[in-house]
Amino acid sequence: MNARLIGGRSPNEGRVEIYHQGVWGTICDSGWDIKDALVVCRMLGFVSAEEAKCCAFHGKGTGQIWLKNVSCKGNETSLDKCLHGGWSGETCDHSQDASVVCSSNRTVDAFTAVPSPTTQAPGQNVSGIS
Ligand SMILES: [Ca+2]
Repeated sequence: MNARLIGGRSPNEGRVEIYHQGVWGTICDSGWDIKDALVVCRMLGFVSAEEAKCCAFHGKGTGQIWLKNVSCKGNETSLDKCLHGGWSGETCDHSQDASVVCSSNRTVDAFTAVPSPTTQAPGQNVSGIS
């Protein structure tokens, strides 16, 4: 999934816009928190997130509002892997657009740099014939 930050004072912050079904749209700030921001920031290649902002902090978007009630655990690789309230934010308006401030440090590949707890070592189950 593609995402971008719009309207920030620097490239590491802004209103979160996501690309879905060929259309860029915003995210409603209902339930928007630092864990959701963390997933967005890592998607965009930043090491971490500093703040999750509500209420169109980086300005109102236009058109589609895609997501509301985003509920990430914080370790998802993409925002569309998080629980959320469905692909329609029609009960929200753009004064509720969610935005983020990411850390200014960028990483090329934040996820492969940190071993996942679910990763098995190669050859671990060699004798596991059942
Ligand atoms: Ca949340």
